[in-house]
Amino acid sequence: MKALLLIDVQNDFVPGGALAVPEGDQIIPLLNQLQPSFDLVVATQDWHPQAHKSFASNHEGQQVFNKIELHGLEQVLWPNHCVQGTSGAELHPALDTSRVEAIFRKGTNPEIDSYSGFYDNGHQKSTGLIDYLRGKGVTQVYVAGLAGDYCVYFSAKDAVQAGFDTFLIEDASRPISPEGFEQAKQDLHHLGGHVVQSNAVLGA
Ligand code: VGL
Ligand code: ZN
Repeated sequence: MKALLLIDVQNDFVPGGALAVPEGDQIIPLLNQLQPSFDLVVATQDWHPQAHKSFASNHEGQQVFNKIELHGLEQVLWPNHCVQGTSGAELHPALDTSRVEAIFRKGTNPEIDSYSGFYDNGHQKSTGLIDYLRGKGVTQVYVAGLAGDYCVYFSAKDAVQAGFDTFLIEDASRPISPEGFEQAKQDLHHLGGHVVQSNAVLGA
């Protein structure tokens, strides 16, 4: 069984949003086109409380994009984004959710960030996504969405580590930093994951 994970296709991650990923909206038609090729489609949603410690605004004297140490982990300080219940946290209205069987929320603990759809950044707490996928008989996991160098990459790494045959769909993702994405793709490749283009799925 083949699953597609749609990572954080939320209003705050597209141009005009609080943490806009360049061209983030441009992948949405492709994400919609890809979905019928999969046995299972699941989405993730970044879902932070206002007091989340990944927000620069919750650290006096800190600026957005500074890096700090938070409970022993490096933490990039982000603009406030994907605050629970706000329109910025909603899935983008152009994303077809008719095939999305489940939405896994992450980043709810104010003390730790959670880039991956599977675990928080300290790998302390699971979201239950691994067991959910295994329970559905999934062996192949395709990952796409936003941002390619953060939540897509971390989700793909965790999928590899969980033993799934893992594919990051490059042209159905967009990064915050192109350099960061290059590193991420190399790293994923070294770990045993695959980086593919959407035509590998669509058979074009
Ligand atoms: C993300 C930074 C902070 C992402 C989420 O979805 O890639 N990046 N929160
Ligand atoms: Zn976030």
